[in-house]
Amino acid sequence: MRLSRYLLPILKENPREAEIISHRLMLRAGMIRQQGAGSFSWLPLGKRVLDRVCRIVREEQNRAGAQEILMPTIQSADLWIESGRYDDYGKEMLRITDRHERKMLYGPTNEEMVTDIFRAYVKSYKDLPLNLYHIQWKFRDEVRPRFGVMRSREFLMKDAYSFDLDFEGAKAAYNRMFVAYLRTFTRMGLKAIPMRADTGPIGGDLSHEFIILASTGESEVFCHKDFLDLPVPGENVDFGNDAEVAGIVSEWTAPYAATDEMHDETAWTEVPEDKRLTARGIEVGHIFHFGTKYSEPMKASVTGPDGQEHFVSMGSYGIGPSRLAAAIIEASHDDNGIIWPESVAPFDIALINMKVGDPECDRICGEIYGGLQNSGREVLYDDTDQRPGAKFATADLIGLPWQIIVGPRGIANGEVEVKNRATGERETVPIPSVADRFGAR
Ligand code: P5A
Repeated sequence: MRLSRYLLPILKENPREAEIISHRLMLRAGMIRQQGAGSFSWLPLGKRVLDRVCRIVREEQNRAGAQEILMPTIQSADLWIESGRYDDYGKEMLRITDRHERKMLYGPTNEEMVTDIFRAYVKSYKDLPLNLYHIQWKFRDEVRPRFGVMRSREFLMKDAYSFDLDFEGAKAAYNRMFVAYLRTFTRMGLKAIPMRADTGPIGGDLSHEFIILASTGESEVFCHKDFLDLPVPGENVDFGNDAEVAGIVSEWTAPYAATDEMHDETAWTEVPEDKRLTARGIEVGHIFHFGTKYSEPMKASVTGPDGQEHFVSMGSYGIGPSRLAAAIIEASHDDNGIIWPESVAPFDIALINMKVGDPECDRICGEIYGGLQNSGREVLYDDTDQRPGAKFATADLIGLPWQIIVGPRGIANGEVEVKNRATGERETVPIPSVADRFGAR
């Protein structure tokens, strides 16, 4: 993509409304635009990050055996009346009336709708286990939307829902999502710690929040330092092997970890003092097991091996991709701007032409740009007429992992400069070797 053709509305000044670093950097890097209280448009650079985050989420959901669907954002109140949650949900739910005076709502979550899909089609235990997920916008009329996309009113959620014959099956489904989450966040360069959590309006008696540690986090958290070194399961984890998956969950739930709502002072004092970590954290995922809370009132049952009808045991599993885009920035930035982990970077490389209009600079940049694209690399080519200083500042601010700097002096020596955004390390690379230096994606 040529920067001269790209909508990248960089802000030089720090926007006053932004209280935390990720919000400030997302606005300054032209990733998002506020449209109203807790409501944001995703501009081209931001949309690319969101897509890359969703891609990792999707890959790990699929790997763990979940199947992708897509449900509507607007739901009928009837299903919520059936489950008993319509009145309980309170003011966070945006309630709408259509032209026929029918009660509708903008979905804050989809337990009811997915249970309705399930009961329409699945009748036998032989079709279980089943896990359906979608990635869809949600609306919650938060009392205090703040910190940009970190706590917004309209936000993207990946929500998965598992259906099993009994508690044991449901626990295995919960464990699969638990392990998929460990992998998902690690792939985004994050260290997420699962913590026992309150279940709130979703309900149930078993729940973990996945928290990344960051000084700007909204919750206070308490955990054992051993979490920082626990091994994260590799891609060869066998999701078909319940015992293997349960083993990983045991390991990841053994040390103490709790959010402030669930914190237990007595258990905490049993953690050796030098192993105690009190910090602030950002909740990037939340998983729940709630058994028959929805299946019973909504009559979602299957015939079991005993020939009897059983209300299915369910769980739901949320990740906030829009919040994650901000959380990744909280975890990875410096004074000059964002430092994207390669896995979620909007482009791989910033190609900086220091002297646009100079025939040699233009020619070499054109060749490098074409070569990298041919090898599958995503390149943002700065072909604007800005001064070099401004170009460097932009490249650092938007935080692409690599910068290739092309100027007349380097060309005279047959080389270009390559800078690693994270480490600041620079190397010179002979012009014909640039495409090989980066290899195929
Ligand atoms: C689990 C999936 C649920 O809603 N029902 C379906 C369950 N869980 S949750 O914890 O309430 O939300 C899941 C994840 O969504 C993100 N999230 C938000 N992101 C941005 N702004 C918000 N206001 C917001 N609220 C929730 C979080 O990542 C959360 O873990």
